[in-house]
Amino acid sequence: ARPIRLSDYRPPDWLVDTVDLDIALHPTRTRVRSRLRLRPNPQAAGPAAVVLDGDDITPLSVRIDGVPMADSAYLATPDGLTIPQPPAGPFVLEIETEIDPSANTKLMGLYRSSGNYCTQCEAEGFRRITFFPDRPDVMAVYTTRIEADRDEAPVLLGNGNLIEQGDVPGTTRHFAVWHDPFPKPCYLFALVGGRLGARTATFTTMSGRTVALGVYVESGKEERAGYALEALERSMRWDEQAFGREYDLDVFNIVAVADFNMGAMENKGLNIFNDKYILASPETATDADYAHIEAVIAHEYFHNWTGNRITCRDWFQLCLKEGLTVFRDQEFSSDMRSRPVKRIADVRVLRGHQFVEDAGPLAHPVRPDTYREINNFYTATVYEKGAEVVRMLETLLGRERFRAGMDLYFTRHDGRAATVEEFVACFAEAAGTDLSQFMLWYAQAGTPELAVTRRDDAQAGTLSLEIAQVLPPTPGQPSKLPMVIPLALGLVGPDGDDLPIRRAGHGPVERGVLVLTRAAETFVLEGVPAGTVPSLNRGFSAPVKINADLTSDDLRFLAAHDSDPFNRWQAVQTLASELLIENVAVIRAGGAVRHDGGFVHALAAVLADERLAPAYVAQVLSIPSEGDIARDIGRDVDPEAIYLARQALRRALGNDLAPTLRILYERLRQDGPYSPDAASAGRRALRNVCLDLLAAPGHPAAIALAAAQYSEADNMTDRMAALATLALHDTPEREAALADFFERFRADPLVIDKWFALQAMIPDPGTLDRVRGLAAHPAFSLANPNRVRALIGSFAQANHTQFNRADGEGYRLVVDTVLALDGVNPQVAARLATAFRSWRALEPTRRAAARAGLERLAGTASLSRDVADIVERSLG
Ligand code: BAL
Ligand code: ZN
Repeated sequence: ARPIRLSDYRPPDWLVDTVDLDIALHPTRTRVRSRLRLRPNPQAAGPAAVVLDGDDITPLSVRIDGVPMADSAYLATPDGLTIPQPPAGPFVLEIETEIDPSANTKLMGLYRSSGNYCTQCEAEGFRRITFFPDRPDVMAVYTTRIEADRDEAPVLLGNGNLIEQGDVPGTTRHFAVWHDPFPKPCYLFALVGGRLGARTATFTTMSGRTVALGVYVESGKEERAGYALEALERSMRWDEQAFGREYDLDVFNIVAVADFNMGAMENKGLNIFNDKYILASPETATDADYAHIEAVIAHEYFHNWTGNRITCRDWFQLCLKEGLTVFRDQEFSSDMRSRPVKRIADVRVLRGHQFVEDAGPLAHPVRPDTYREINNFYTATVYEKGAEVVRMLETLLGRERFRAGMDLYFTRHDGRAATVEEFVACFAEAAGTDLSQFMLWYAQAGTPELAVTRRDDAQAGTLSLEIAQVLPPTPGQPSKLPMVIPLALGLVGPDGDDLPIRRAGHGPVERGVLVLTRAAETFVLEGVPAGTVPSLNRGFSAPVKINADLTSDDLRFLAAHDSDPFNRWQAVQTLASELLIENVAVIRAGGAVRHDGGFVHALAAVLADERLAPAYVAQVLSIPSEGDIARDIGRDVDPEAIYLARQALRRALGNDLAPTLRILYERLRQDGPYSPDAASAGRRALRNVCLDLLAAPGHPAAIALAAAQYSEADNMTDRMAALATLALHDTPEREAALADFFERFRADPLVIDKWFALQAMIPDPGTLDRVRGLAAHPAFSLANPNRVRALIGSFAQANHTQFNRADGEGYRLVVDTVLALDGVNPQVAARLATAFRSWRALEPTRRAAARAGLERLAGTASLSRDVADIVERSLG
């Protein structure tokens, strides 16, 4: 397929004012009648053909202003339908198609999940339902009549408000008519029909309007929808308070489905969710599941303003809605929970996914300028780095001016399809500042690297920071320009307290943020006594890597005293990372790992600090992952040596800290019934980290402790944590607990996904056969994306030693799965193929084996466009 380029954008030739759909649901023969009011776009160049997109559909009839068209008057192709000579002015186009939702395994367009009908149209699924100009800048008002057999689909839901419903006389069928008064692009269209139960509530908006809320789930699971409904109410209130955004329809419905490519979808007034992000009960969902549900509910709800009321002009602008909405959901979760812990968790995700993406062949700018398959750009770069870019705007401008920019954006672009330039212009205007250099964050791929050199002048009482920024080359971008980087700075004085930050010749530094704009610059700070340690990039104010000339003593000092909780955590991580990288080299050279008493001491001090929240301490105790270490090493990566170095450190911590860990484990025992609130979750998180470290050395008493916790737990968080600890130890307790877990939860696919994932992540050579066996288990299915992600996705993305087996068998398993899946669901297959994105950073033997795997994919005839795109870019 030819690449699509941002520079080729031109406005649509035809606009659609209204869309009237009449959809008669049937398992294999669903009839779709669409009636479009079209008119020439005054902004377009002149008279033009009507070109509608279509995918895997054929027109049964086409009418213009009520008159049937001869077959020869239009052209139906595999990509759509063209009317070469349409009327000169506005006209009504009616098209009838028939589709087979039961045969739709791609889960794009209209399909069936557990017998229910549902849709997924973003990015380009609507064209699998009917012919349409499937591009986000064509916004129309939709009225949808849905008809179905009453028994098969008693519940019929659409976008907007319900305006009519009733029986179809003389038949077993009924119908519902939904009208959405807000113009929207077709990717936000949705319908649902099925046998569903609901949890409902009403919400009164800030201006006093009443909104009916419903969370629909498989009948019998209504109990598990309560938390999602509460999270929705919290989200609606928060958006009013934090951004002044009020909900606009009379109804807001959410439907959970079991087969879903994404996490969830923000269709106007009718969000459709992967049931993983709705269903929760203490017995079946972990604290992390609850937190994800709250965040995803918020994310989709927040799209109502950032995405729906204001949408994207074209798919290159995806970050306009996604980065901004991730930023908004991060802020929401920070307000609902602990802000520092949320920040640390978000940065872990950013580094674990986005930094890795940025460092490999799939790197792309936050706003890409070319794509072959848009579904492959729902990436960590667009989402997570996109959110960081919005966060940097707030850091640069300050909260008030940032909010003024948001207000201007909402006012100016409401009801429109906007661009990144238009978004940034609102902030430039509201703040009266020039943001042209800032636009580079959208255009240049890669993670900036800062080298920070410090010079103290004790006599003058100054500290100079020489800061050089480098942005490494990425595909298609060999050289880069310097970026604007907001670097939040702290100066931790010799007594551990923060010092004021003053630049010599400039005065106080506003909000403590140094603004870097050049390839190299020096900041001279005055009033700095000897022994002061700089705390750089506080709160992770910019998504950059920092190489600073801080000593281990400096880092231990920050770990003990930094008033910025993020950087206190970061100091411990940096100490751990430096030790681990050193030990990886030692192991590869055949030497003995270095034990670092100073590091253990730093952790012990954090453990002993009773002012710190348990959730925070749990983050400090969680040392860098194997993926983190591989990323920090960056080249000639040996996953086995990384695993061994990390295990050695975990064992050392488990041994050296055992008495403290044991005391904490007992002290944090749950009193009272389970509650998913953040404070209770934090206590469980710390207690379970203690358990895991206690068990790391493999002492039978600690294994027995984990086995007891597994059996006695009254909630999934503790049961799952114990099982995860047991999974790391090849003992009879592990196999007994795994067998028990399956028997307990065999009727619950979402819980069985945890069982699949955990086994796929066991870092033993036997895991390959285990995963092969599980892929043939009756509970596994290639047709369900959650199953594939749980078993094969976890193996490929989270089992570094076994996916990267030196014999290449891990790669073979994943390539085989990608090939088997590609004919079923190309989008999920392509996502799985991205597991190879770091192949070039591997040591030579594994690199060759991974390349051979990619080449086997590349050499396969009739790959989907989705997989072919990932493979070509990975090898490119
Ligand atoms: N728009 C796709 C799913 C999401 O990001 O909300
Ligand atoms: Zn989103």
